[in-house]
Amino acid sequence: MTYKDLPDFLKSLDDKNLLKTINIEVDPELEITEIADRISKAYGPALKFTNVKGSPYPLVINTMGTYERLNLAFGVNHLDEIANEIASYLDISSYATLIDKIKAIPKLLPLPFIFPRKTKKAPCQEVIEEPNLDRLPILKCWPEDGGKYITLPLVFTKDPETGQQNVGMYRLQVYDKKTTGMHWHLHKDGKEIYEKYRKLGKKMPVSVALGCDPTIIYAATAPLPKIIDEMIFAGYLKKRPIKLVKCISNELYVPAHAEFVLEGYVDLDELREEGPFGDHTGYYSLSDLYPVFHIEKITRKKNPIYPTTIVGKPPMEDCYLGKATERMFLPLLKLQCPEVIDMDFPLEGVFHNCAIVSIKKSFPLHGNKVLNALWGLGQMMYTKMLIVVDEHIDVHDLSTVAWKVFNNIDAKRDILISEGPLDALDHSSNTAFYGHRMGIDATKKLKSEGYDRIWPDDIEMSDKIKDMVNSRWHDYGIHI
Ligand SMILES: Cc1cc2nc3c(=O)[nH]c(=O)nc-3n(C[C@H](O)[C@H](O)[C@H](O)COP(=O)(O)O)c2cc1C
Ligand SMILES: [Mn+2]
Repeated sequence: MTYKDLPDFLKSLDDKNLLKTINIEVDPELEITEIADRISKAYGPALKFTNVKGSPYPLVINTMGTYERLNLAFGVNHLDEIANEIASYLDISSYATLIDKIKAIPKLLPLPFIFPRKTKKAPCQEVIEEPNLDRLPILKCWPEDGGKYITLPLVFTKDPETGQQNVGMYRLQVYDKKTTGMHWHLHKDGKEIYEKYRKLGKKMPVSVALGCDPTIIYAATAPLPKIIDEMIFAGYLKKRPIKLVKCISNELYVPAHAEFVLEGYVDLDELREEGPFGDHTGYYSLSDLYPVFHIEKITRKKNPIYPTTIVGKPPMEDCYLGKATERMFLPLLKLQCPEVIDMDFPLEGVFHNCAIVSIKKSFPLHGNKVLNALWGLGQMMYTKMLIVVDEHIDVHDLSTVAWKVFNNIDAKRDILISEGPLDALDHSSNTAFYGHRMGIDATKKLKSEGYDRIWPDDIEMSDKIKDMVNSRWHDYGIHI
């Protein structure tokens, strides 16, 4: 089951007792953060605040902040269901013969319907008004933040050369009633499109949707190659086409069922100080110069709900979005690196700072091959610490991974230091945007890799003794 819009998803959460509604007045400045942070750390429910100081609109936060709600968001019991389906589409062998092709038709038939559908009448345009961000319950998240931030915005732009739209989640710092920052980082699609408009000297239309069904929200965060329109991916996840409507004041198409849409443009000659902001690394990102978003119209539903999130020390809601990426992008990664068995982004690595992969190792320095390949794949290039383990290791069992890393490596031989791009939020490198990444090859070393000793076996009890102890366990009277 997937959802028509955000309220539809919230209803489903509510029915399952996974949404808590708070009716007393709360302050969008810091108070909501402190509440939501405590709830995140306790793996608690989504929160709806109906009475936010200074705003007529209710606010929801932490809607996807546990594995249970993440699965519900995509209508699955486990994200591997989506990963396995993606893998089956990518498995060319299932289309090898004519019979296979015919067999594959029912599976592929729904795919054309993933393309977005344009509609004329849209709930997100029930009310059209002059911009006034002061009416929205926008959070000031952390004490040293440079101001209020819209933290869950879906930023729609259009490539002026190809005509293709892009959607990315880039936070917006509120400057006044109708002006915000536009925090697309150096390596992101929004920034690439912006540079094209700058070259062409054309006005850059930008529209921002707030509050959509969870597949659309997730798609805006997914590290898709630029040629894939996020709304196609959302349609695939939703199993229904995403309905889009043309904006009132610019040519962009936005989700018809959004709660709010901010329509406007980014001025090509204007930069303004953006930040600081308590970020998802658990540190403040420093202020820097970023483009400015001018809002010309706000359209909305009659009774919209304002969606938001907070980022900070993990685990927070965004870590779970990272987990969705970990699962859904594994089959694509395997296309490039078939030796990869599984992958884990530990929550503490805030999804771009640490990845653990297990591989089927079959030749000398195979681990290094995988490390270099992963640093060459899209947003994996930021991964500051990449750990490679052997195929039988469960990468999600961090204790076992740590045991392998601590005990298997020879530092000179097994650590690869690589210089390359880093996420714009990285604070540790001496230089912004690039620095050093570490690859750790914790696999068993081969004779062909120069290891001339005998690599010891893992200690394991024999099955015979295990079975015997199992059968007698009750008799020992030991309770653990
Ligand atoms: C809550 C949240 C906030 C984010 N904020 C930003 C941001 O301010 N700037 C940015 O460049 N990326 C941000 N990201 C990451 C991007 O959304 C992500 O890299 C996405 O793939 C960008 O889309 P694009 O590849 O079409 O540019 C954020 C992600 C999440 C989950
Ligand atoms: Mn994109």
